[in-house]
Amino acid sequence: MNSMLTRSQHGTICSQLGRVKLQLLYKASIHGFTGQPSTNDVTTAVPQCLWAITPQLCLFFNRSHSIERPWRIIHWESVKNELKENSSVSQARVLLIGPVGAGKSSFFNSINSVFRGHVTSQAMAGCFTASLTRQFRTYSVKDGRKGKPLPIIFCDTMGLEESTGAGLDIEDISSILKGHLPDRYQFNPSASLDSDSSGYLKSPELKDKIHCVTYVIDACKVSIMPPKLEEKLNAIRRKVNLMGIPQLVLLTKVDEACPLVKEDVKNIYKSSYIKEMMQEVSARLGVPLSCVVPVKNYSEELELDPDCTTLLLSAIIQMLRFTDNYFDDISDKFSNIEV
Ligand SMILES: Nc1nc2c(ncn2[C@@H]2O[C@H](COP(=O)(O)OP(=O)(O)OP(=O)(O)O)[C@@H](O)[C@H]2O)c(=O)[nH]1
Ligand SMILES: [Mg+2]
Repeated sequence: MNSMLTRSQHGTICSQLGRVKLQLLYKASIHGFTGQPSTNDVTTAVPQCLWAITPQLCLFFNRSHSIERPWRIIHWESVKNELKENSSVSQARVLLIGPVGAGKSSFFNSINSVFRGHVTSQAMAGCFTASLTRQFRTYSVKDGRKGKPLPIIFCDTMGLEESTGAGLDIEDISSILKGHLPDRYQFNPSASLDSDSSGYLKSPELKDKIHCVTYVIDACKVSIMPPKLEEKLNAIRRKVNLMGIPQLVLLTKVDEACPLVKEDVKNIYKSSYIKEMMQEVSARLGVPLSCVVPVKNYSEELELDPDCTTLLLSAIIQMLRFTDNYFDDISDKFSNIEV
């Protein structure tokens, strides 16, 4: 099916939408949309518009316009210094969880690239129908090849899938949170690791446990997240809440989702579309908007870009701040017990 708009179709859409940038998000009919849009109709309340090209082919576009003043402040020049100077955390163990292909492994690669000074690909990343990451991996990051390790360890996991018995197992997530899973554990979607298996860490210490959970979500897929996947994410979030571990959402692929951001990453907090997606993911996952951080991973570049780097680093700063709060919380708990 051809999803290219003719010049006149494009003109008709834009005549109703006003001066906005259109970007094809997905072919609605291919993602299960069977109805005939009554409209080709576009309301100003929604960030997307549905357009019927033919009765068989409906397209969803996003409509991004630029907000005059950025709605969140970001210090494009000084983020790296803040990271190096202000980290009081000795070692934050951050778990990356999210649907298949959302960009978990790419996020670690991107952060590693920033500190190596060139684009790296230590963790295997790419596109596949099932999760490409099959092992539980813990990665540390050094400031330069021979530099000091940063106070953060990333735990990369297999992608979540909507169907039961496929993708990362919820019981395995519990074991990871509590620090029982060894590095390089081979995930098995049909059976979780039990306490008698070899490699199971029986008495994990605080350093082995997860201190911050990061949900990695593709910005292009927020509005088409399958309900079963959303349920899985919510079940995980409830578990994490009960354990008092801080959580944040990393919204990836913002370049693919919004042409304004693709043009210039600095437009991130000026894009109405990205703002709407951040609000939507915050509502769907039940985390406050202040815990949603957009990033553009290094995915096709050979060289680093200072603005992408700044966004990536500001995500790390949030993770370290959250971990700091978590450690404060734990030490308060212990001091209360001693009293
Ligand atoms: N344009 C763009 N592409 C991205 C971004 N992040 C990741 N990708 C691409 O998305 C694809 C999937 O990325 P991965 O990092 O393998 O995703 P994952 O979440 O680790 O996937 P699994 O391990 O299979 O669950 C790769 O082709 C990446 O290059 C991003 O921010 N922007
Ligand atoms: Mg991966």
